[in-house]
Amino acid sequence: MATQFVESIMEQVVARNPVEKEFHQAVQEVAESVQDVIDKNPQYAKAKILERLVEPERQIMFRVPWVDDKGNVQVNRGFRVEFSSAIGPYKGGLRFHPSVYLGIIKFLGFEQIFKNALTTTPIGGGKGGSDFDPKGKSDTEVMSFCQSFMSELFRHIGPDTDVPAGDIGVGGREIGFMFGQYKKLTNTFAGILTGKGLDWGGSLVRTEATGYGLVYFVTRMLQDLGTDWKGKTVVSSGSGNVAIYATQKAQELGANVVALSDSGGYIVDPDGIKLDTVKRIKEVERGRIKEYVDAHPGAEYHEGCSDIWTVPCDIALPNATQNEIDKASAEILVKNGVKAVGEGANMPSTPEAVEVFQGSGVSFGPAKAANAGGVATSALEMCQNSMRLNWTFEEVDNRLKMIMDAIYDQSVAAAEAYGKKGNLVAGANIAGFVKVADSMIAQGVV
Ligand code: NDP
Ligand code: 2IT
Repeated sequence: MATQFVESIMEQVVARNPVEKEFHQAVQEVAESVQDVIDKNPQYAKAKILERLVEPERQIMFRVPWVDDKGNVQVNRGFRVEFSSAIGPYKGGLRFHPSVYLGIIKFLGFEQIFKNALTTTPIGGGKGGSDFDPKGKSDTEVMSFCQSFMSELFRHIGPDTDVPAGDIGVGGREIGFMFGQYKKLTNTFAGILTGKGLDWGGSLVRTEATGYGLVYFVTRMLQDLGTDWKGKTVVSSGSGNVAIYATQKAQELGANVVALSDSGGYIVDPDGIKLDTVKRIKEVERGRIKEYVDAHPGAEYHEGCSDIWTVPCDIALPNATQNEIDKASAEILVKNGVKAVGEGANMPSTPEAVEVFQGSGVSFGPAKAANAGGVATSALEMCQNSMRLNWTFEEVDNRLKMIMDAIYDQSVAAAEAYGKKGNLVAGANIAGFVKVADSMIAQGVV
């Protein structure tokens, strides 16, 4: 019965959304996690909760024309997929990366529904982006693109409707250009994006939130193993927003972070990554991680990013992109003695890799739970915008810690309740699903 349920959901999802393989992968994992919940709670089957959730409430695709510095007209494709408003306005980031197509935005938007439900804050699920590549573009080109993107997006968003934010390729610069265009088009200064600048409605801690939240979550995993960060060797992939602030907090707590990467390759600094250098290269100069070795000749640079998982570590933090840890990489990590894996990126481990970790007794913190600190702090930014007040760094950071604790506790409890003790993948999916499902039932078939 249960297996048949997953098969029939997947048949429908694949038929309706052919070629969107990342979306299929994300749905399959949730369907497997919640099949017992649906079996034991016939009201969810009767209301066709999962069948409704896999169909976005609305999806928008649009042309984004802009002019580059040479005067050439460029055309990109823009997306916003508004998946579920069951528990609040659609909320989720915008990704600008050449690999973006509908399947990527839908996997991210679908996962966002359950992640956002776990945060204890009232936000629905959505995601958007474009196949635009900000790499190598001038500030004026990025501005031209962002203004054109917002010239269509503005009519679909609003502080009580849909509130986008950053993701890969979208940081403070892009949020600023998009916010400015929204304000000009609508003549309103409103909390329609999060991750804003601190002088114009942004929240303290939002920049650090995903990385810090990840470390707070993994702290709980380590506590359950009877240990902490002190003296642990850590490998993080990526060198963007999530990787930088996860590294910062892990170092603060006494860990030795020895490796970081970008899509070109990875660096290993056995004495510990010097984060000031990484911030200069990545946040100020928008350069490549290989430049790190110019400043620190004792460090090594290796071409190709996937071999970063061959660097021995106690704790692995995949903080770059989807499916970056496959079965072979997971096996190497396990062979080298990894004790805990915390997913800062979205869906960075393939299903086969997750099986390897869980089958080897590695403590595994899935993305939906472990990286939810970013969107949770976005919800805190929305709250401050509504009140027209700003909280202190300590206040937001304390709330973030409490939220990460609550996410951990809910995931542990839901896994236990359904006979999957210690399986945080199942626990996070179940806890998020139940909250959304009950809200959908209360609101009728809409
Ligand atoms: P950034 O754009 O700041 O950094 C992304 C990093 O990942 C860069 O180092 C980039 O390298 C690397 N990367 C991106 N795509 C690939 C790829 N296809 N192969 C190898 N490396 C790649 O993004 P974030 O740090 O914000 O996001 C990282 C991950 O965290 C994403 O999965 C995102 O969805 C997730 N996330 C982000 C949140 C946030 O608040 N920002 C919240 C929750 C999750 P390069 O520069 O060479 O492209
Ligand atoms: O994947 C994510 O949770 C994000 N990129 C953050 C979304 C947000 O709205 O802050």
